[in-house]
Amino acid sequence: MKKVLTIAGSDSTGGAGLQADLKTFEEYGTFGFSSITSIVTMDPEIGWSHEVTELSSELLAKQLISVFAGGPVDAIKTGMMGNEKNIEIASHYLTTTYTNHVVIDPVIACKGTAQILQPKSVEGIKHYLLPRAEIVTPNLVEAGILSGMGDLHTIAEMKEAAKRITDYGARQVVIKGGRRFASDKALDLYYDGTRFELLEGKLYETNCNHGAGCTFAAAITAGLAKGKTVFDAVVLAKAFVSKAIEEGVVINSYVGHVWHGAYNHAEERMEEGK
Ligand code: PXL
Repeated sequence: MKKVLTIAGSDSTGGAGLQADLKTFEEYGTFGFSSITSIVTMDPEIGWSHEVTELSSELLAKQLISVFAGGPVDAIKTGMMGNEKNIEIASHYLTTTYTNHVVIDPVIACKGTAQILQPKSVEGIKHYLLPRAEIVTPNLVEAGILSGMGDLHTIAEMKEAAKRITDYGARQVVIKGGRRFASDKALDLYYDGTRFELLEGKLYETNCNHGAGCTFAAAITAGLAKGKTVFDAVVLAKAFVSKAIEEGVVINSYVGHVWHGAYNHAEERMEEGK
C-alpha cells in the first residue's frame, strides 16, 4: 500500500486541513500520515471567523521524525504551515526524504474570503516550498500573490501568473479559478512548464464547498503516490472534488463542507447487507 503524508493545519470541523487530506487519502486507498503545523478554530459568536493557533516548530519536527522513523513515504502534501519556521522544518524533510512527489498547496487565502491568513509566510512558501514542488495548487488569490500580479481577471493573466510561479522552481502549476473567476464553468489552468491546459468543470451554486482546495491537492497527492502522471492525477482530482462539492454537507448555519466520500459513495459502506 502506498504511504502519503500531509503536513498541514487541523480543521476540527472536518472539512479542510489535514482532516480533508486524511479522508481523501483513505478514499484513494492510500495510507495517510499527518504532521500538524497549526490548529484552526472558528468562533460562531464572532461570525465564524478563523483563528489560527500555530504549533511550535519543535513539535512539528518531532512529528516528522515519528513519520519518517519507518522510512520514506510515497508522496507528501503541504497545506497551511502556521509560520516561517515550520515552513523551513518541513522543507528540510521535503529535501531529504527521497520522494519526488511533493504537492504544495500554498494556503494563504481561505475559501470564501480574500482574507490572508499568514502574509509573513508568503516569502517562506516561495523560498522554501516552491523549489520542491512537483506541482503547486494555488487558488486565484494565492496565484495573484505568489506571482506578484495582484488580482487576476483573465485566462491570459492566469497563464502569466503560472509562468511566474514556475520561475520560483515549482515544476508544474494548477491555478484553481473556482467561484472567484468570472465564468459559468469551474475553470482550472494547468501548466507543466511548456504546455497549458484549461480544465473545465461544472460550477456548483452551493455554500457547501469548505475544504474543496485541500481535498483537490490531497487527491492529486494520492494519485501521484499511486503512479499516475501529474496531469492524470489533476484530472482525476478535479472529478473527485467536483463530486465532493455536489454532495456537500451542511455543518452549521455558517459553513457547509465538501463530502470527501462522495466519489466512492462512502456513506453506503458498512451498511447492513452490503
Ligand atoms: O482552505 C484552507 C484551509 C487550510 N487548512 C486549514 C483550514 C483552511 C480553511 O479553513 O482550516 C486547516
